[in-house]
Amino acid sequence: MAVVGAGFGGIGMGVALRRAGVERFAIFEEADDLGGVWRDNTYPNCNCDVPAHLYSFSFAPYRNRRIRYPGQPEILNYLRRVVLEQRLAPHLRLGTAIRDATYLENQGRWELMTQSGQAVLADAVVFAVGQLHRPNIPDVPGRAEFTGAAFHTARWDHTQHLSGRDVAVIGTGSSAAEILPSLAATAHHVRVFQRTPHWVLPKPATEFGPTMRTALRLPGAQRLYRHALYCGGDLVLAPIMRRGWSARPAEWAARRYLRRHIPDPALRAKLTPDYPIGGKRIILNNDYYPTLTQPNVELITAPITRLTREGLDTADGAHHHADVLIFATGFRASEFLAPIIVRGRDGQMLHERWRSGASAFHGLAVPGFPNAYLLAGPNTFNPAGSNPTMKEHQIDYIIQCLRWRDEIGATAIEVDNEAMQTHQRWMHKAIAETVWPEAGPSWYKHPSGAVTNPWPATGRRFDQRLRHPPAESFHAVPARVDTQSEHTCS
Ligand code: N01
Repeated sequence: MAVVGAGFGGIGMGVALRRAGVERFAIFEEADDLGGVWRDNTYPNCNCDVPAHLYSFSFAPYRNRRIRYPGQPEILNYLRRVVLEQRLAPHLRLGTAIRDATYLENQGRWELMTQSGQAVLADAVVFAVGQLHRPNIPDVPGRAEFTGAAFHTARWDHTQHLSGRDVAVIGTGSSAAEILPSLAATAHHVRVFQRTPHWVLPKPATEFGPTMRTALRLPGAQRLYRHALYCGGDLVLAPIMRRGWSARPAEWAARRYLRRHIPDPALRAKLTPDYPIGGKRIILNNDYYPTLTQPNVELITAPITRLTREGLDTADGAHHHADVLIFATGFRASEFLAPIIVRGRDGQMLHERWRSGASAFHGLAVPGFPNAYLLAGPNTFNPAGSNPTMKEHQIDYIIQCLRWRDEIGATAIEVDNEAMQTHQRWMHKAIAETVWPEAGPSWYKHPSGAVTNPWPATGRRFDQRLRHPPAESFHAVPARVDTQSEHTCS
């Protein structure tokens, strides 16, 4: 078995393989360390907006029960601990990027090619590379001319001291909202370039009070609280993404929160979204709005026209000085698996199949690509819940697929075209009932407008759909007898 990626998905998959008695597997990781996005994002105040009791594996709760919302260091340490306790270290191949994956039809196996040109054979492959790991750096005219430091939030340059300097931030998503308070506290001037305002809601306190801490010590309390959070997401947050009345209370709360923290009507107008709440990822942050009212912080909404040697020009003719430019411009989330080239049966190329937007059966299998699975694949990001939990559901299903393949004695199994089409019909209908089609571009969508990333229903619905056994939707694929050539690899 080959697993590609050592973030939450790859680590969870490794644990499940070991528990299923599979010991011959490797987890390939491009970087020199595990952790995925929680390794990459080291910007100041990087936190999670999903509570720790849910943003974790069901089999491994956090040890520190005081923390409600974990920060980046806690999550990275948590993942390291899971790897240690579950004895996954011998399976990790760090610093090993997989660049190419080809299904060998005469063997029913996959050949993976590493960046250094080493070939690896695997009975099955699980791509667990995530959705939010490839920085999106917009091609602003004049980018090469800018002489100051410039970096993306997920590639934070810790050698840059921002104290007393003029800092420009492009983008106003969750990452920008988190970095702004610390920038405002150190920099001379912070200019925030907003293209579209995001909906913002307050975030509950990071630490639990004494009563809750005591309650969480009771036997079974952690598990109960996790379940309550799971159900709460389904009951309270998932309805926000649906069109109609169910989003109104959240929109009302967000407008009220905006009015309370932004007294200036002109600034408030700039910060008021013109699309339904939930159309883009809602920002949960208590410091973002207050930071925008500080005297050294300026919100600029005129479009950026070009970068110059010393700053940015905007469409209203203004020039904005910057010593440091921070791209808080998100990720190329709709380019699933890129830059890995994946060749399936009959020479099918996955990136060509996904040219107008990625899709996969339950987000984890694609017809024409036997014995290949995805974690955090298309339409599996749950904006109303916890993604480690979504991944655990997918991992359970993949383990079932591997077992079923062994049970029927097949070399390879592949999802049926018909099952995929039924899935897609359901998916289109479910997406049509959400606010996403009418909202503007975001990382939830492919440039074609197809909604490719978020899951359009509750977490429970996802779990229910994955309870149908693979035998209902997959079929065996025999290895093709090929007398012309015998494939060999090291
Ligand atoms: O990225 P984003 P992010 N010119 O895509 C703007 C998770 N996360 O890194 O909205 C000008 O949300 C873009 O503008 P617009 C979370 O799931 C979680 O902030 O496209 N602006 C937008 O404002 C989150 O959703 C946490 O008009 C440009 C911004 O850049 C996801 O990661 C913390 C532009 C990108 O926002 C991504 O968040 C951080 C251009 N050419 C992240 N291109 C927590 O859990 C893009 N933009 C707390």
